[in-house]
Order: sequence, then structure tokens, then C-alpha cells
Amino acid sequence: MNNGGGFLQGQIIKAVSGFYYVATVQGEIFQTRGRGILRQKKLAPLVGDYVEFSAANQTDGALEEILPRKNQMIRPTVANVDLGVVVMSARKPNFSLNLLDRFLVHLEFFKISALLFVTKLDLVEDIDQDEFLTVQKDYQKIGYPVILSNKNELEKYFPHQLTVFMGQSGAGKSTLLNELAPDLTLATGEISESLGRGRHTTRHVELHPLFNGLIADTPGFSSLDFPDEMTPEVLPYLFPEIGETSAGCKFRQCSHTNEPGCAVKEAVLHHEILNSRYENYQQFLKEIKEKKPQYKKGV
Ligand SMILES: Nc1nc2c(ncn2[C@@H]2O[C@H](COP(=O)(O)OP(=O)(O)OP(=O)(O)O)[C@@H](O)[C@H]2O)c(=O)[nH]1
Ligand SMILES: [Mg+2]
Ligand SMILES: [Zn+2]
Repeated sequence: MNNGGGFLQGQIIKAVSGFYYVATVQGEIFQTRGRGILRQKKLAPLVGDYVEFSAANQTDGALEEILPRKNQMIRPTVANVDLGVVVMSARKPNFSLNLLDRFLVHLEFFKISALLFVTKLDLVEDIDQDEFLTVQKDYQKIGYPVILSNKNELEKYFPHQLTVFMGQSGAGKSTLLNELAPDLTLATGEISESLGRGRHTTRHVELHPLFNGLIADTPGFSSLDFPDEMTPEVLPYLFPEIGETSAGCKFRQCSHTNEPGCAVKEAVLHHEILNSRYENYQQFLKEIKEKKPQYKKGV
């Protein structure tokens, strides 16, 4: 699309080896490079960015301008994300509420809607299937849609937005995308038996135009650190049910750990807030505080 200023406009759908692949609304894809001007501004173009670019042909373009971002995720690095689908396997690797809460806290922090999709329920013994129905009920109560392996339930979320599949290596992100859109033929990888996790098969973020929206497959990873801007003060609000309940705490600056008159601890006691959520809150709080020893020294 030409904006009248001589530049073309589009969205970066892939970034590999210094090339940025930009899709226009007409569906044409241009291979471009970041220009010096972008490097000077210390602005790294991201997949998902809306950009202005110049191009004499489809293989030799140059990025000119990054348009303002709605948001910007790190891990995976994608801009302008609307929905994060947390893809978690029931087994291989084993399901982890701690990891799930980590993903959810990240998405809350970046103000991105979140959905949980559980894969590999076929590997779960009948006797243990109930565990996942409980997860579904508990997290839906908090406000997160939970889909137990039924990919047909996913499709209604895709139109008119940018959806990112995120999750551990080996969780089955690429497999799920292939099942949704068999034409994609994305590479998938075996789980390492010795490590019990994936082998980082997907190497870069790529947006796929599907179901009237854009879906990003992303590389999995083994650890997920909290961004520096995630402070102890904001953390309670990244657990929506804790943030809401905190209105009833005696102290406004309550950290919901040792203070008297804490409505959050009271709610945990009465099983209105999940024990595991509260425990993960406490663990994340500790991690965030321990992350910045040099910052705490001056206090
Ligand atoms: N039994 C079973 N295996 C599955 C399922 N989904 C995926 N797998 C297997 O899990 C392995 C890893 O799947 P991938 O799709 O490559 O995982 P990924 O999340 O894309 O991993 P990375 O690209 O490394 O981040 C493959 O061997 C898949 O065949 C499932 O629903 N059931
Ligand atoms: Mg993959
Ligand atoms: Zn409190």
C-alpha cells in the first residue's frame, strides 16, 4: 500500500539473517534490509512491526520507518500481539502449573489476552485425566479460556488478530499449527528422552496468514525470566484474582506475605484463591526481589 509519501507499507512476518520479510495488505511479500537509520535510532525491527519501506523489486527493499507499536513481547520477541496461546503438553514434557503461571504473568504484563491449550492428553493415563479437567475449571474461573487438545475450539479465536503460540520446546506448537493448516508443513522434533524436553526445532518467529488472521509459531525455550520492569508492586496485579482481592487488604502496600489483615491470604485459606497460584506468586516475588541486589542496596 502506498501512503502518498513514496514509501510502501506492510507488516514484518519473518526476520532471518538480517533480512526482514514484509507482507503488504495485497499479500505481496518483500525481502528488505534494515537501514542505517534504524540502527542509529537503536530500534530493532521486530516480527509483527508495521513498517514503511522502499523497494524497486520484491527482493531488494529497505526499511525506512517502524510505525508505533501497540505492545512488544520479549521471549518470544513479537510486536503488536493480540492473543497469546500458551501451548503446554500434559506429558513429555510434564505439565507444570509453575510454568503456566509464568507464561500467564508475562502475558498480563504485556496486556495480551491469554488462552491455555493442552497437548498430548493421549499420553495421559485414564486415571489421571481428571487432573486436567480440574486445571480447566480452575483457570477458566480466573478468566482464561482452557482448551483440552480440541483444535477445532481454537479456530474461532484467530480472525482479525495476531495470535502467538508460545511454550516450552517440545510442547507441540508446530505440530498443532500443522494440524490446523496442513499446507504449512512446519518442521517438528522428537523429544530428547534423556532431557525429557524438546530439541528447539523451530528456530525463528514467523507469522502465517491463516483463518483471517495471523498466527505466529515461535521457538520454545528452557527458562523464562521476568523482565526488569516487572516490579514487586505490579506482580499482584498480574495474577488477576490476587489483584482484585487485594482491594480488601488492611494495608494499601500489602505484599500479601506477612502483613496482618491480608485479604489475599484469607481468600487462600478459604480456597477462593488456588493454593498453587498463591505459592507461585510468592516464588515469583522472591525471584524478582533477588534479581536486583545492587538496586536494593541503596534502600
Ligand atoms: N503423543 C503426542 N505427541 C505429540 C502431540 N503433539 C506433538 N507431539 C510430538 O511432540 C514432539 C515435539 O513437537 P513440536 O511440534 O516439534 O514441538 P514445538 O513446541 O514446536 O517445539 P520447538 O519448536 O522446539 O519449540 C514431536 O515429536 C510431536 O510429534 C500430541 O498431541 N500427542
Ligand atoms: Mg516448533
Ligand atoms: Zn494482602
